[in-house]
Amino acid sequence: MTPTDLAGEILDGSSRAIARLITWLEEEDERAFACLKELHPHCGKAYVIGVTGSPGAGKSTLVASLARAFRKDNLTVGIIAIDPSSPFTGGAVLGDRVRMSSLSADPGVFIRSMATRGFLGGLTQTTGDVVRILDASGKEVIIVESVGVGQDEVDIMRIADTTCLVLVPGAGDIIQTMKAGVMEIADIFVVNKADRPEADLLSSEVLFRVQNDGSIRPKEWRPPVVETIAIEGSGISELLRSIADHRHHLEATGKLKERRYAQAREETLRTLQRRLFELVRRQLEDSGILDRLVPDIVAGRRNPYTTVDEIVERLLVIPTTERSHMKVLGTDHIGLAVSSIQEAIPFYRDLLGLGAPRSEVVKDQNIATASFDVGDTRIELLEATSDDSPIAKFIESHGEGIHHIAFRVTNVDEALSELGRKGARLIDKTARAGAGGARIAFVHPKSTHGVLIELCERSEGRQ
Ligand SMILES: Nc1nc2c(ncn2[C@@H]2O[C@H](COP(=O)(O)OP(=O)(O)OP(=O)(O)O)[C@@H](O)[C@H]2O)c(=O)[nH]1
Ligand SMILES: [Mg+2]
Repeated sequence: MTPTDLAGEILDGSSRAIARLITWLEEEDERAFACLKELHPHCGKAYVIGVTGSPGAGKSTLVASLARAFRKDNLTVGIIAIDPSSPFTGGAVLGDRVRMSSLSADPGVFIRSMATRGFLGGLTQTTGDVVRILDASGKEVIIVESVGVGQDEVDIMRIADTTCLVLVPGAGDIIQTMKAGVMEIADIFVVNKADRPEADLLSSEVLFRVQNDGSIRPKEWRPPVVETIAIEGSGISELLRSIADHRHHLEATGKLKERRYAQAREETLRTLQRRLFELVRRQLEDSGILDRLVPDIVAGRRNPYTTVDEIVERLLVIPTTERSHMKVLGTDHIGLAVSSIQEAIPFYRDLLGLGAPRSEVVKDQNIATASFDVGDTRIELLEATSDDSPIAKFIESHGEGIHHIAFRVTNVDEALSELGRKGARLIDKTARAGAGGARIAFVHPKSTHGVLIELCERSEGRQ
């Protein structure tokens, strides 16, 4: 079976094909990535609902009820249940299968349990991939169930459009025991097992927190609290309505787009991380380098940190052709700080014979300038016109002398962003106006080994 064949079957909605690709993913089969690439253009239509909460809160029962309700509306449903137990016990997986058995015969529903351990790229990565597979297969709603343990509940909001946090009454003071971060992820609070007497108390407690705790959610969306009895299916229509409201809110405010943007960004970085690590690991292992290094680390002759530094340096050399896109066209001028332009002019004009200077005052820098053409470049005399001019300060600390060298560049904005990206210290983050209508910016002497450098972009005509 080629990745293309499999992708074709998945696009036709085949459950067997979906299951097969997930298996490829779990086995880190290279073909999985080829297949995901083909599916990607068909993704982005499904709505993703996350259901999280403590073990035994009734998440699976709730998910099954939700799925049945969506099926009544003729929507196709994908369910991913993330099982917190080790992949070897499989107990809870079976439990979920039984609970959802009435759904599993329905061709409009796809259910998959996944163990949380054993994924090289991490749970979020693999779950994200499975969500995309189901999305491409045409599932209109995808529900992801995960237990609120450790980092998982934070990860679910990276995948889900709407996150439901399931709480149960009588499970001790759940709100107290739940970390603040867990409360924050909820778009909707579900108080399940509302057949228990303490349910109303819990609901009002949660509602109080929602109304008074600014950290729970930004004000534009106040998470509703919905009571459900998942085993009886009661409260499900209210929950559906809350989900629809939240979806509408996300769409109307542009937040859905924002979330998808953030998700795609994360996703790209995570995929890069996974691929890069795989690549490096394979090279280190295949080349035997790793096995040559480890004995030294064990014997204490090397430490792992320096070793990793060396590996990274060796593998990730930025190609020299990438080093610079900016183009220095020449030396535009050399700026000389002088105490008095009038006193300095005679030397340059008469003794050096450079001819009459062009004079100009640059108001916003508090300087007066006189410039002489010297071949392809110029000498620019600079005099302070006020005490707080940079030239006044320069002369105070250095005396008269070379103040800066100005290089002509094609585009000062591009030059700035490139230098900034590569770690140069910039005095100007954006270009400003200089003498003669130029656009200029200064680079700090700390980065240039002692001389102030001006970048200077001149429009046509004037050199
Ligand atoms: N009384 C009552 N029991 C419920 C309700 N919903 C679920 N249960 C029961 O609670 C138990 C756990 O339900 P599950 O749906 O497996 O809970 P879960 O959160 O998915 O559990 P894990 O996936 O193992 O974390 C089961 O015995 C359910 O029958 C409810 O509304 N009321
Ligand atoms: Mg469950």
